[in-house]
Amino acid sequence: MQRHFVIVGILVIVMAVLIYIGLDSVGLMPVQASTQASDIDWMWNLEVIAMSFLFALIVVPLVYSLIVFRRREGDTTDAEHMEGNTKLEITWTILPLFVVMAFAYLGAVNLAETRRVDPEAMVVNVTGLQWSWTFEYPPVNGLTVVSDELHLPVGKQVLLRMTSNDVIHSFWVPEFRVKQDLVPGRITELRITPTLEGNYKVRCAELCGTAHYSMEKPVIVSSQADFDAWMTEQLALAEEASQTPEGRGEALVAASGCVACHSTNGSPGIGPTWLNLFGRQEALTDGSVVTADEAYIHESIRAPQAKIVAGFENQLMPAYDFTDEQIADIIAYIKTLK
Ligand code: HEC
Ligand SMILES: [Cu+2]
Repeated sequence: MQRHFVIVGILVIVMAVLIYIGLDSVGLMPVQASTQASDIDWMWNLEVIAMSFLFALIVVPLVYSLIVFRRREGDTTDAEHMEGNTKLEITWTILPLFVVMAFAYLGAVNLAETRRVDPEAMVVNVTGLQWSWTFEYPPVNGLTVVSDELHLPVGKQVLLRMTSNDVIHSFWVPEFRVKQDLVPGRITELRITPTLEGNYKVRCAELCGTAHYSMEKPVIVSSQADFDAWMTEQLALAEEASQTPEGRGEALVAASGCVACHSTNGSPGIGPTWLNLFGRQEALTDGSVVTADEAYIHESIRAPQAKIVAGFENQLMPAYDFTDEQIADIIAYIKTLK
């Protein structure tokens, strides 16, 4: 009896170590690119150790019993009858209870650590929309940079203040580990301190409609100097764009996420391409044909459901509450797409 316990005990430990080494070497996680990632990975590692041990604890005695205590040829005796074991049952209730409580405590401490506030954090406003992202940086001299790329300086905490234009989305960059929902009508926050320069991708982790899969945008972590250079360049572009109607229109379109559905180069999308849109003869679902002039485009933006382009779905395009000047700017921009 004693002998079996010793053998099983040794096998459990050997098996647990092998499973842990195996799982650890597969590289289940992408590269660690934020301080939050190291916190989370520390916790995850602890859980993999517990899982490896528990798996071995169950499977090794099971397989050992199957082999060592199998019925021998010619053995027709009955197995030993047992009436339960109170000591064993108390042990396997109390012990896991403490383990689970310990993990809950460590998890709470760890969660708090990933949310540690740096008062110097840079604030970026994030909007999620079907099916794109926009990132608005803090204004500099009255100019605001809005981009569909998230640029971050390495080593500096960023506070993402996030909301959604339509349905619930979820901000997720696997290399940063942390994830947060974007909810219409509410602002949710996520703090990230990038630690590794590189190009990553934000993707939406909440099934949000037809093109959910394509809701991806670049996330670029660079040195502070490269970030500043990018910012200066973007500010210059914003400044220049604000001088002309088509420039303002293009900026507005970028900030509103229209390009999630409308291409500007003729490629197909959720909505019709804007290439050569102005002056185009547009066939509608009711069989009529309209010329895409100022009035038609104006109506298409204010009341998208009034006329539906043949081959496209009604209801997909949200109505936009722009001023007449803003719409005139957008039309000026669309006119340049030839
Ligand atoms: C969720 C996807 C989606 C978004 C975002 C979107 N649209 Fe559309 N848009 C459509 C679809 C689908 C149609 C075609 C059906 C219809 O006419 O309503 C359309 C049609 C149009 C048309 C008429 C095009 C034509 O070929 O006749 C214009 C103009 C337009 N959209 C402008 C905009 C502008 C400006 C924005 C951003 C402020 C925008 N759209 C955002 C989906 C979208
Ligand atoms: Cu989404």
